[in-house]
Amino acid sequence: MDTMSYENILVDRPAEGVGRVQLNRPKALNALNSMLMDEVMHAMAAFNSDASIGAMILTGNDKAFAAGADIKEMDGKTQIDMLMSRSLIDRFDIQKLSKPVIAAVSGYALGGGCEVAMSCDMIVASETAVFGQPEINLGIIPGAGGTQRLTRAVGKALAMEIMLTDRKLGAQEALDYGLVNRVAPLDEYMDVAIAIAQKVARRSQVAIRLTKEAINKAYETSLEEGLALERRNFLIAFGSEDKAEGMRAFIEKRRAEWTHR
Ligand code: DAK
Repeated sequence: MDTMSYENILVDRPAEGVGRVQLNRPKALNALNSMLMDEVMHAMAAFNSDASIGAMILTGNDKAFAAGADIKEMDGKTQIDMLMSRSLIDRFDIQKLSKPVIAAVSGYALGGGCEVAMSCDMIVASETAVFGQPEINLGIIPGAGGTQRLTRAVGKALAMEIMLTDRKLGAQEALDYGLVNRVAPLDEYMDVAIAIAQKVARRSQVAIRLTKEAINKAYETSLEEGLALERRNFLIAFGSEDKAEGMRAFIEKRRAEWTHR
């Protein structure tokens, strides 16, 4: 797949060190079909292995981040089709990318769309953002992390209400409950996301990678194991050229020049 051949996404670099992937099926409110999902992961994997990129943004358009998995595509699928195909979970394994990903969400982030946003490392929302897991209306349940990530983010009581009754969360509520990092007006949310991405991209990629891994581990393991991984990652960072440069730059009162080694 070459970047020129993408049909469902747009890819650009809105600032130095920042790669952006924009879901681009506006007529279908960015419903996530198989081809779109493959293109997203292809583009993000390319940014992830590009040394000039330090952080990524995943976004949609003002009206929809994504209104969920493509119901028209799923309608024709059998249980075995879903079992045998690469699932949304495999396709959107954003958490496994070593570089941080910021979801810039405006409008609908529903079902798989909400799950994709939650699998990113941070979420910046426009004031019009709406988060929800309406799968219950289709006779199914969330299948790409909704029951797990949303519950960890907002707690059991609210997660139950959202997933059992299709309660939607507006942007401000999502901020209050800790699902998103920032809420900004519609004409500013992208700039906020880019500014955060740039702050990440200006750091040592070695330290950023080790930090992301350690934070994600906090959700996967006991405190003891998490602390052991943190200690291991700390020691790895301590052996890096960037550690030597970062400390020297502090002492010499100058900006660090990271080599990402
Ligand atoms: N799929 C396909 N098309 C969609 C869509 C979707 N999820 N959402 C919207 N569209 C399409 C509509 O069909 C319509 O297309 P036309 O009929 O004009 O051709 C167009 O987008 C505009 O939508 P509306 O006319 O409905 O626009 P409104 O503004 O009136 O309403 C809405 C916006 C977001 C409230 C409404 O479109 C809506 O309720 N959409 C469905 C939301 C939803 O139920 N999302 C959850 C889908 S289920 C898996 C893991 C996870 C999943 C699946 C598998 N595995 C592990 C295998 C995830 C499942 C889901 O996400």
